[in-house]
Amino acid sequence: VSAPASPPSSPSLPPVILTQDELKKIAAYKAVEYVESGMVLGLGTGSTAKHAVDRIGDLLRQGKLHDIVGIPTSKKTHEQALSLGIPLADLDSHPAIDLAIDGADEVDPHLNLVKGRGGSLLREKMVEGACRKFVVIVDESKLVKHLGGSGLAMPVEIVPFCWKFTANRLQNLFQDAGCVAKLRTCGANGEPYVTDNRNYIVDLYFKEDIGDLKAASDAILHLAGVVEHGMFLDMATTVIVAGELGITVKNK
Ligand code: ABF
Repeated sequence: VSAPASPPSSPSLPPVILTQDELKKIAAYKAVEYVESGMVLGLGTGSTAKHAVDRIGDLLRQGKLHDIVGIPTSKKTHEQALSLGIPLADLDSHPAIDLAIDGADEVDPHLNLVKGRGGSLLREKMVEGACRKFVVIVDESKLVKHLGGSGLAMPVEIVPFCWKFTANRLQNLFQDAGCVAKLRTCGANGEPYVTDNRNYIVDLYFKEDIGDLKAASDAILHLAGVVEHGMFLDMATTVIVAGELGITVKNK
């Protein structure tokens, strides 16, 4: 389904070029149209999901939505939702979620995703794996032919204990695909990036196609020391893509 992202410009005016953030906001607002009063909502993380959470907060404040319970996918989103007055809970008290809205780093033609470059993949996978409907919101730069084929990171959350050992094992798993595993670091001194769950992240970079995604997923999860990876296979039910030519809604 395609619709103009913004009203058509008048013939006498130059076309309006939207920024990437404006496209993210358009996708996010479209996704919030799926939200109904009384829902338990998975609240995503990242700059695109932030627009959706802001919008939900606005609609609650305006009285256009009520009786919403939010399940945040990160400490950051927890803080944002709290500041907006969105009532919050967790998976322990609300194990079934009606709808989750979140961004992604890559989306393939089968609606498989890479997530986790923002560092929140474990909580995202737990929350979004428990929802009836999972709406992914992206700008068109996130569309890829093959996951991992963009040359950008495929994140894997691992326990800190002997992380080099686990990173090497991950790299060796995908030797044929020219995989390089790098510990994610932050700060001026290059300290390990620590997730909300006090784990580390190893980013995998592939020179060649990863091949069978399910097999890759199983192999990664089979390694002791791995907590979760950023491939979200067969989880998205809808992907909303905002591009210069309009919004596209892809359904599973
Ligand atoms: C989260 O935010 C992550 O899974 C993904 O890594 C990231 C997408 O970032 P953004 O919306 O800022 O582009 O959804």
